[in-house]
Amino acid sequence: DTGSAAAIPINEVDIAYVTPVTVGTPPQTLMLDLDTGSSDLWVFSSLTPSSQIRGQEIYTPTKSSTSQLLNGHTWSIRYGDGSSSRGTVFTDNFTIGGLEVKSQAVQTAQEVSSSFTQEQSLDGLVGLGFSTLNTVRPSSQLTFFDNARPNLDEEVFTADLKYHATGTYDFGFIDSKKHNGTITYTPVQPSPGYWTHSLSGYSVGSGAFQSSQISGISDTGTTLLYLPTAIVTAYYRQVQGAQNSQYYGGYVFPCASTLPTFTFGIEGARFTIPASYINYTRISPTSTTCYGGLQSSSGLGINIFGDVALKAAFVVFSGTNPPRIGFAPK
Ligand code: 0ZP
Repeated sequence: DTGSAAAIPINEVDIAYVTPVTVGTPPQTLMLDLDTGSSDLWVFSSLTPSSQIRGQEIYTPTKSSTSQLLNGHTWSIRYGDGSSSRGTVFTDNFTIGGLEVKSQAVQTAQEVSSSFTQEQSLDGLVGLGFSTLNTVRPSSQLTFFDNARPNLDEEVFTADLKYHATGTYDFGFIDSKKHNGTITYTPVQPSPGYWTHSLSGYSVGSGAFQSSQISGISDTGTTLLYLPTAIVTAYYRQVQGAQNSQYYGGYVFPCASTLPTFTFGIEGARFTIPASYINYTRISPTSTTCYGGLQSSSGLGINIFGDVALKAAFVVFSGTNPPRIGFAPK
């Protein structure tokens, strides 16, 4: 089997991408954020208090003839950015881009933090990290990818995220039309459950490539690219008027400044992030100060290769044993 579905930016700055999915019989359509940095599949639902819903689509298990309560099971998650949610669990038919899993654990929210309530266009998440991170208790549940895997033509899913445009997630196959040239693979450390791997180095603009192993997580659910302070400092040294602002919580610069590109290595291959991706957004609609798409990871304690980096490549998440991740130019 295979599946293929759109990854649609939820706003004009690609803060997140959502993908249409269906749950239940007859199908209820929701727009979910496919997140390789977590492993819970949860949705706004008829169990979510109406005071916490502001325009999101919800899943109503009682309207699905195939839903079943997973008795006595609960979940609770807190993400890196402090947002959180918790609730109970059903199993139901679940499809992404034509690929169906018949008894998928669908975690229904009974409480969501205010940041979720405020984000109208996000109806929940599909965790695509390793199932070891799943928070359902007393028995942890498998991700959509782990459930689908035995039936997939190939044990992979791919992310083709685009700058200010709709991209694709594919399951079970590698679409050679979506990349140019070879895919370079590097090993993944699956413990504790992220897609953790190393970059082989970096360069700023036309500067020399600096070889160094930079370990981090490829995370489709994180907007920006977070790297060690020394690298981020080396980058913004090339940007007129750039400063690390306490007030804005990261590197900002005059929007009119010229930014260099940023290149990262995967083994012997090189991937260049265009300057426009790193000129992330204006601080406010009328401001001439811009916020950087490359930020220091020092506050996070871990490097995160978020969407700003991932959209510069065609990325293969390979669930083979051992797992690996591949990057190709596009
Ligand atoms: C984000 O990137 C936000 C956007 C965001 C947050 C903070 C500052 C920002 C500055 C500029 C631009 C974006 C910023 C994602 C986001 C997008 C759209 C709507 C949102 C509404 C509410 C909240 C967030 C929204 N968040 C990262 C994150 O937590 C920040 C981060 N901090 C990562 C540390 N690490 N991403 C998670 C998925 C999000 C959750 C998806 C909120 C959207 C909704 C995970 O992918 C992160 C992951 C940890 C990481 C080490 C891989 C995680 O928390 N996994 C859960 C496991 C639990 C550990 C067992």
